[in-house]
Amino acid sequence: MRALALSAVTLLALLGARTGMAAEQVPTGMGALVPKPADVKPGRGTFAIRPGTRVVVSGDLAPVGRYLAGLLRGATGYPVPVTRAAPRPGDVVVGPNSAGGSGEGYELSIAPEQVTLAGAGLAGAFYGVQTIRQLLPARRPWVLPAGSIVDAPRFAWRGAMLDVARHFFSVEDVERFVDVMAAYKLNRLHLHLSDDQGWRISIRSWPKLTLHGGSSEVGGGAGGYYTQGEYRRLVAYAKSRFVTIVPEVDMPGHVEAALSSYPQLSCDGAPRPLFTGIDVGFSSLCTSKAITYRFVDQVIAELAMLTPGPWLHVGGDEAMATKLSDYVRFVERVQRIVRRHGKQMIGWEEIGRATLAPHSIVQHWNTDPEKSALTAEAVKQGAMVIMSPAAKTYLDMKYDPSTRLGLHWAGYTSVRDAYEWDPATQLAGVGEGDVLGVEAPLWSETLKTLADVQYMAFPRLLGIAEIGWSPRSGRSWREYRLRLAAQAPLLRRLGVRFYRAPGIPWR
Ligand code: TNX
Repeated sequence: MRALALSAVTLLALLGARTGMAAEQVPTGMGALVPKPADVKPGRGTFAIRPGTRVVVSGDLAPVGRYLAGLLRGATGYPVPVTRAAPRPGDVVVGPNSAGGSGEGYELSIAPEQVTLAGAGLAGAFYGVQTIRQLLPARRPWVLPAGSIVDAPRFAWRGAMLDVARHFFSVEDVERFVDVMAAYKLNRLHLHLSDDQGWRISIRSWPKLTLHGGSSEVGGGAGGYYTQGEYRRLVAYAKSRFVTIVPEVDMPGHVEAALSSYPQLSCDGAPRPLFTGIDVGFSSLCTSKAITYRFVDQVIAELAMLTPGPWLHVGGDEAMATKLSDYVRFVERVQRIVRRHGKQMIGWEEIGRATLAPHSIVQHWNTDPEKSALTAEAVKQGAMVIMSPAAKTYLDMKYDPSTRLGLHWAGYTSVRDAYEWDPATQLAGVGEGDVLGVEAPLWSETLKTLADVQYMAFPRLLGIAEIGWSPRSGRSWREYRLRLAAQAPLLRRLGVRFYRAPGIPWR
């Protein structure tokens, strides 16, 4: 009898848990936004987009107004003209805000008669439009929920990295990736443009880098590279989505493709084949040869010309084939070269071994405490940090042992793992004021297609986007997972084949 009573209790508890699950409400409207805005006040009623709705622009925000009108037209089929006329009921008004603040902030107010979006700058207005885009239903009625939002990012650097060296991805593939980044208010795309397996950006003064060094990839496929014209187009496309491209050419290690193209850059000068495996740490530029610095100077000069943004990434990771003293002198010299070409140097945390200039930036990645201590070293020298802890942000780590793609040297990284951490408390000696922001790298040893990239990046990259944008307080997995579930329709509209992580009540 007692056993029976117990099992009845257990049964009831189980049922309770089941109904709890079934009753789990996936939020809608302003409660479903990713990243979560800094401040949301839901209102009463809705604003209906109607056949006569116009986008009314003022100040210099017309480009964002036209972009918004295009989105609304695409969704509703209404004409949605853009005008500078006086607003009337039914219009969406886009203008500059008075509050200012970081140029990425915005205020959005949705009332039954009018929508008002005030951007701190073009970028702020653009992010306000992304919020409207998330609020827009997938089908009619075309209504937006009433309420007001005051929003601005926590961190300036909200990034992703694509490794186009291990496998090559076309301009079109990268543009599709940028589209999704922009929808979640990410603003930096770091492109890993060279590695042992391939050199992917054409350098006019060293043409064999791509003609030979770009002709293969992991596994021996055809590889590929961007001409400077294609690269400029990509940079401009990203800029139109408020994403700054940060180019990386990795040195002094990870250079086998360059050495195979120009053997004189190695110390032994011996010819070598293209490398198609996935080992790391075996190649090095010859740091004692004059030609090496001519090479670095000319590559950096061309990259700087192609790059409107202030940053050039020079890698510096896993230089196991370079003597420590040579490495340090090399990084210090490269730092001066980058500066001479008017840019700020970024490097993986190993550059903390060198003497850094105050404007240089380090990117934390290693799970090994001894290595990650180099980030604290760099901070002591005054450098700012981009946080990419491998166990949290490496999008190429498998979700769990059953994931068909990816690696797992830093462990398995569930959607929850990627979300439940904070950049300001992750590393001893690195506090909020030292952190420029977050970035999620996607290394492509095992990834061949855009579908592979999407499967590994999404949905984890949305969690990274929220960590970079939203205030620390008020972030919790319990609540986030429901907002994440609500993103499925938008991700589908964006053409993203995301990983349907278990335990999330996907819409
Ligand atoms: C480490 S992270 C690397 C890359 C690999 C990656 C694979 C870093 C700076 N170096 O060369 O592709 O692991 O996860």
